[in-house]
Amino acid sequence: VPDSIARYHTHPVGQNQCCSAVIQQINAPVSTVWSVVRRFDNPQAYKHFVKSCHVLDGNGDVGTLREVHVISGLPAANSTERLEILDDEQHVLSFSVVGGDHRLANYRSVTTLHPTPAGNGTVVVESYVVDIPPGNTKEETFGFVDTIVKCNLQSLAKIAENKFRTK
Ligand code: A8S
Repeated sequence: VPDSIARYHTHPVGQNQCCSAVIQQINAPVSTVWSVVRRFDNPQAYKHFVKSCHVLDGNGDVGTLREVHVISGLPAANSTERLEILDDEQHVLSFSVVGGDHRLANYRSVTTLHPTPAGNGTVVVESYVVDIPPGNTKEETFGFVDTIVKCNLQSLAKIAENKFRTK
């Protein structure tokens, strides 16, 4: 296991929290994938549940706050999120949910990019920790969140592969 996986994807998990991770292989180099992922002000570039995003404070560095509005049909309307890590050398981005109208209290995720040993590929690892909402089980919680994260990373793969192909 690469050092950076152990370092960034080991989370303290409280009694009433759950933790999971999703892995996605992408046929595009880390530099291409990172150019999409690193834009904390533009999550709608690949997150299809995001309808709009406004930066409330900050210039894209750690501490920047964004407000995301999500599409209808979800048990949520909006989310206020803080950029916690943006490492352009190690290709690490982390944000935490600090408010909003939704059920994912204390959500925090970490996304890391890793070059594949051969060729121009990337492996994306995204892990998260979140409170289990009242009335839900752990399985329901990671079932819901894993589905969102998988959709996001599949969409990221398509967009990065397309960018790389047409570069
Ligand atoms: C992300 C990951 C997640 C986003 C969740 C899990 C969310 O934006 C959506 C539905 C919710 O119920 C919660 O990387 C919230 O964005 C799509 C509004 C936070």
